[in-house]
Amino acid sequence: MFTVIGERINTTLKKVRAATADRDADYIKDDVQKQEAAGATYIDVNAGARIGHEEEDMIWLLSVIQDTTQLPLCLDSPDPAILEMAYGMVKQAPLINSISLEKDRFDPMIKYLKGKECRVIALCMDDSGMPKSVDDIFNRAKTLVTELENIGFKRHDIFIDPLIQPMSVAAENGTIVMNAVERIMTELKGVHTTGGLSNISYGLPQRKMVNRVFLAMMMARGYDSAIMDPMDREIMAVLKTADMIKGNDNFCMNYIKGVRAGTIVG
Ligand code: THG
Repeated sequence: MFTVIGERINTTLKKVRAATADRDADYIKDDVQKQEAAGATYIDVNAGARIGHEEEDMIWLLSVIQDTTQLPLCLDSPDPAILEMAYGMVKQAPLINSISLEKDRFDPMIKYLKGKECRVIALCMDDSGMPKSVDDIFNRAKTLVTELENIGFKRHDIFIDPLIQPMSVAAENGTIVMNAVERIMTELKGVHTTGGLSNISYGLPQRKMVNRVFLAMMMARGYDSAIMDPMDREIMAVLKTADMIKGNDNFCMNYIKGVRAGTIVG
């Protein structure tokens, strides 16, 4: 099963930022319900954009969202203290987004994750910066998996984020990340791979087209989760179709259901 992490509750988005500043619960509830109806498995919650307000915004968002949905949440912050606070507020096991190999994030996070009931997104980032090659990504992934297994995590609960970088920055960014995903999924069997899908199209026109094609190409290499916008109908149709072609859809039933429901149109 592909894990769809709905990305829309993020205060970098203008409307979400305004709704959060105005404490407009109806806007947030409506958006969450739409993401759930569209097929989200987790709702990502990122309150980082209003500088100085992250803690209060996160508290407010978590209470509004948990009044609205039973879906589990993906707690999205670079700040270990915010993640710890948010963990204390959730009603069911969350996906923690994220831990990385950067020392000031790794040390507090690994200490705090030990024994917690949760899943975790692990970023292939360290103090030298973004990964520059397939080996960089793979070696960091392997270190993260080893460290997380040492504190009791099962591979099934680890989501590796190889860090998707824009095509507008370097022509090899697509192949590097696709090759890395294939290597992670074959050599670190059992883990998941995920990440911010739309990073690939940053700086390009017609971004949705780039995101959709990229998702299908990534899925061919084993990518089995994404932080993405489930309200883009076409990308959800690509997802279901690619899953069917990969053989993950018994008798193509989900595909056929999607066609009958009008969500998959050729
Ligand atoms: N990896 C991990 N977590 C992440 C990211 C990642 N969390 C945040 C981000 N990247 C993924 N979430 C979003 C949420 C919304 C948008 C993109 C990524 C989005 N962006 C549009 C844009 O960039 O143009 C619109 C912006 C706007 O409206 O202002 O919608 O990589 N682990």
